[in-house]
Amino acid sequence: MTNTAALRQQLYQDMSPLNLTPLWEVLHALVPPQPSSPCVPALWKYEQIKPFLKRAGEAITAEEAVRRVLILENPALRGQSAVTQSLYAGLQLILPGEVAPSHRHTQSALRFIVEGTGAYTAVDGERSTMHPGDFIITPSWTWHDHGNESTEPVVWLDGLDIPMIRFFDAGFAQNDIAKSQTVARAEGSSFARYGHNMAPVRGDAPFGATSPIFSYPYERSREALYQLERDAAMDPWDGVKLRYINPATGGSPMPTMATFMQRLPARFDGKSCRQTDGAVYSVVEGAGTAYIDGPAGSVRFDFEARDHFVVPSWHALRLASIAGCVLFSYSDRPVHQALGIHQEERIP
Ligand code: 1HN
Repeated sequence: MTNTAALRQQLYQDMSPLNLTPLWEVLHALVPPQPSSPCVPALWKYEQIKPFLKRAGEAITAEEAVRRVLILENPALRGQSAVTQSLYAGLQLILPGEVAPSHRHTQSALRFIVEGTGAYTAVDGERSTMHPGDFIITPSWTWHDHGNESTEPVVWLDGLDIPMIRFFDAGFAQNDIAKSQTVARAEGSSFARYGHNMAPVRGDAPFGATSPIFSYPYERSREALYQLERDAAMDPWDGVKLRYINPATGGSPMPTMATFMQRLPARFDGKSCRQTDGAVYSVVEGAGTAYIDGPAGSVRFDFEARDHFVVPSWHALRLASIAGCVLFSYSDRPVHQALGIHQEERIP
């Protein structure tokens, strides 16, 4: 070792007991020239996952599990219950006759229905019946329970901001006394109040920064996408892509998560785009291909209905579809936007 190197090593070693460390050894990694996410792109084929959901249904009841969920873990973040650095994703199963007991937490949740019809989620005394493709919200700190009074298993994607809330050490949770909430309001009343470009004259932010609409039915989103496919110009990057909104603000439905629904028409061959927000995709209808480019190289995911995939921050995504498809996605974009750090690069 040279004299200088030895001098430095001795300095590091001697000050370490005082919890001191030299910035100059880590500066490059702390402020990289561009985002360098530890996350990797990943694909979960529903066909491969379904047998494990089924086995989970035999291994534990919804009540004992509280929530019977298989977590979609980013392969580069195993053990952290995270699909990206800031987001959680899982597939939840509820069997006929089961109840997932009422609780509340400060983490916000979204449900995106993947398979089966007729289970419900109850939020703040109002139930929403689930149909494939519906996007349902659980606002922060609202009581919620799920049940299945139908005759078929129901599976949905849970999207939560768990890693973000953990990062801020700001999480609280409580179990309810009752297993299921008493129904206090008719199903659909939140949608009747806020889902028609109208709002109550008084008291129109019952859940603070979160949308007052509990369920955004697929029937409505699908109709909008298919009409725009017929009648409007196609975006060369996104096809037809709409974002869900909090009707009271025009912003994202939840303060921490943005949600999107997009239609790629048949023979769509999209251009490539990268964004600072990492996103999780759920394939609703049809099939297609995602080409994802990042620092670790390129991957190609061939997806079909009910598959899920994750596109980490600043990875370029290109979408293509021969027969056409519909994709739901969610990301942490509202937080990037609130902090003024959101970036998007559309590659020509
Ligand atoms: C939760 O409350 C649900 O309510 C799903 O269905 C997944 C993951 C971690 C913590 C709470 C639900 C969850 C969760």
